[in-house]
Amino acid sequence: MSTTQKVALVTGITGQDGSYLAELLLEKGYMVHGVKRRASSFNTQRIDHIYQDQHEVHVNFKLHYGDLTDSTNIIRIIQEVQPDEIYNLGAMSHVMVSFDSPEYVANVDGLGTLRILEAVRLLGLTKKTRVYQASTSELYGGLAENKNAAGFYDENSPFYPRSPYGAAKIYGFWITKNYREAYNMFACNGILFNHESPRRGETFVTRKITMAVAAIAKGKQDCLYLGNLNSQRDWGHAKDYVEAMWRILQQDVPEDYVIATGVTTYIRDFVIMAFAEVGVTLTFEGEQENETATVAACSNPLYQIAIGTVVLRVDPEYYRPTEVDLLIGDPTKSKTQLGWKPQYDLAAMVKEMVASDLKLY
Ligand code: NAP
Ligand code: G4F
Repeated sequence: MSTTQKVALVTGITGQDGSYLAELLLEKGYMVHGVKRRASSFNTQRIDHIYQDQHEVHVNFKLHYGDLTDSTNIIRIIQEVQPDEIYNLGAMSHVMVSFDSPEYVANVDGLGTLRILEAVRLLGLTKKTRVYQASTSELYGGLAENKNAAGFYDENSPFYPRSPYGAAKIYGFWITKNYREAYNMFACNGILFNHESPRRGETFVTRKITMAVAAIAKGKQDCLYLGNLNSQRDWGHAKDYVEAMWRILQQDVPEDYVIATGVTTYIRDFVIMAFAEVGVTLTFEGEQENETATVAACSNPLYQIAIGTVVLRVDPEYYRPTEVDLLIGDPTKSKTQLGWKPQYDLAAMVKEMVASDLKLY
C-alpha cells in the first residue's frame, strides 16, 4: 500500500449502491473496506466479482463482519481501518417493510448513523475522517406545498416523512448535520432521489417490473401484480449516483446535496416503457384496484404473447398506509458545485434493466 493511498469504509457494501461505489473507489485507487452482515446464506452476490478477484487483483478490497446496531463492532472496525472516508449506505431501505419493523428501522437507519459519527468522534478521527450519509428524497414526503417555486424539491425544501423509514432517515440527516456543526466534522448528506439498476433489489417497483416483463416474455410468469400505479418517482441510475456520493466528499467545504434527474414518471409509465422493450404495447382499463393492462400488440417475434392477455393487475396488498405521491428533485446545486453529470436517462436505464433480466430466464 502506498502512503498516499486513500482508505474508504463502506457500510451496506453488499447492496445496490455499495457494489457500484466499491467498483468506483477501486478504479480510483482506494483501499476499500466493506461492512457485511453475517447471513445464513450468501449475501455477497453483488460484490462477488470483486471479492473473488481479491487474491489475484484486488488486494485493495477487504470485508469485515458487522452490523449498524452494534456500537462496539462499529467502533472496532473504524479503529482498525482508520478510514479517510466513510460512506454510510447500510440501511433497511424498503419503505413498505419499514411499516412492519419500525423499531428495527429506527435502530439501523437512525441510530446506526449516530453510531458511525460517534465512533469517529470517540476515536479522535474528526479531522481525518469524512462521512457521507445516505439521506433520501423520502424525507420530503411528496407534499405538493413543500416544492419550490419551480415545482421541485431542493436543498431548502421542508421535510415531512411519510413512513417509519423516512422518520428514521430524518434523524440520520439531522444528526449528520449536527455533528458537522458541533464538532466541525466533514459530514455530509446526499439527499438522493430514487436510483435503480440491474442490481436493484427484486422487491423495489422498477426491478419487480423489469423482472416480471422478462419472465412474462419468456413464458415463465402470467401476470404482474402491483400496488399504487399513480405515484411518480424521479428515477436515475445507481452508477451515476455513486459518482455523486464520491464527489460530495471531495469538496473543500462539507455541505448537503440533492441528487436527482429533475424528471418524474408515473409507475404506470415505467410499466409501459418496460413492456415496450420486449415489443409489447399495452392497453389500460379500469381504475384503482380494478385497473388492468392487456396486451394490445406484440411486435417481437421472439416474445409472442397473445393479444388480449392480461399482464398487469393491481393488488391492494401493496398499497402503503401512507404514500409519497410525487418526487421530483432539483439537481442544480450538484450539477454546478459538484460538476456532476449523469450518463443515463430513464429510457437507457429501462433498456439495460430489461436486457439484464431477460438473461436471467
Ligand atoms: P440496498 O440495496 O437495500 O442495500 C442496503 C445495504 O444495507 C445492504 O448491504 C444491507 O445488507 C445493508 N444493511 C441492512 N441492514 C443492515 C444492518 N443492520 N447493519 C449493516 N448493514 C445493513 O439499498 P441501496 O439501494 O443500495 O441504498 C443504499 C443506501 O441509500 C441506503 O441507506 C438507502 O436507504 C439509501 N437510499 C437509497 C435510494 C435508492 O433509490 N436506492 C435513494 C435514497 C437513499 P444485506 O445485503 O445483508 O441486506
Ligand atoms: O420502488 P419503491 O419501493 O421505492 P420507494 O418507496 O420510492 O423507496 C425507494 O426510494 C427512496 C428514495 O426516494 C429510498 F430512500 C428508499 O430506500 C427506496 O430505495 O416504490 C416506488 C413507488 C411507491 O409509490 C410504491 O407505492 O412504487 C409504488 N409501487 C406500486 N406497486 C410499488 C409497487 N412499490 C413496490 N415496492 N412494490 C409494488 O408492487
